[in-house]
Amino acid sequence: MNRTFELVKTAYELSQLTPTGEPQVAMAGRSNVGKSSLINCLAQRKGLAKTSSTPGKTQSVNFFQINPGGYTLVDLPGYGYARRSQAERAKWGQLIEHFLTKNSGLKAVALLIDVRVPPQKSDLELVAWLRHAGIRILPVLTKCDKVNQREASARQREWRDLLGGAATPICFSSVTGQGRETLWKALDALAAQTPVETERPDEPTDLANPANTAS
Ligand SMILES: Nc1nc2c(ncn2[C@@H]2O[C@H](COP(=O)(O)OP(=O)(O)OP(=O)(O)O)[C@@H](O)[C@H]2O)c(=O)[nH]1
Ligand SMILES: [Mg+2]
Repeated sequence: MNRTFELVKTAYELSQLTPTGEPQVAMAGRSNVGKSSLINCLAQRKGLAKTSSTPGKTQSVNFFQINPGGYTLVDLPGYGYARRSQAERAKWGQLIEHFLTKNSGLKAVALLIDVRVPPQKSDLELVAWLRHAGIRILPVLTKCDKVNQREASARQREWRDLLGGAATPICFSSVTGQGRETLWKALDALAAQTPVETERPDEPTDLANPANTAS
């Protein structure tokens, strides 16, 4: 199916994050993991979302409306970038936390994980936080063109176990298009669902606390 993507909003500040209630799925993950590239791959438009080999390219929350589909994909700034200042990390935390909590249309968060990198503290903190908030997680392994099938399968199993067997990550590559159709199906299904309450750990991570945003 051919779909069109339209950048309908870019938010740099909390005040720009006005809730709409429209169905949304957000792309979250460490800086440089491939969030913007994944959106471009889905859209089959190279320069739609800005990408860079330098971590920290995306600094704003970017909303891409998909048609047909009737929902919005949201490109988030990355976390876990060591060279960011405390003030920048705090700003990231506030922006993301506000986006995730004051957003009745948010159906799920796609958690993007570089297939070559072992699970990081920052990823696990986000997982704990999303679970506490009752937000569905769609795990996606990025850059799967960089590893062989055996390595990809091992990382898939590792994350499936970490997530309590709830979901097996999709192996994805924005270079080869591997996993693109599977990802579209998962996104469509999530966007069409009503939010659910998931397990609630006792100690949620404070995303706005800069100490917790480094990996
Ligand atoms: N080989 C390979 N490289 C990729 C893939 N996806 C992204 N990259 C590269 O990884 C780098 C970062 O990609 P981005 O899409 O900008 O990453 P991001 O997660 O949006 O980064 P921030 O905006 O900084 O958080 C770029 O050099 C991309 O070309 C992939 O599937 N395979
Ligand atoms: Mg980006």
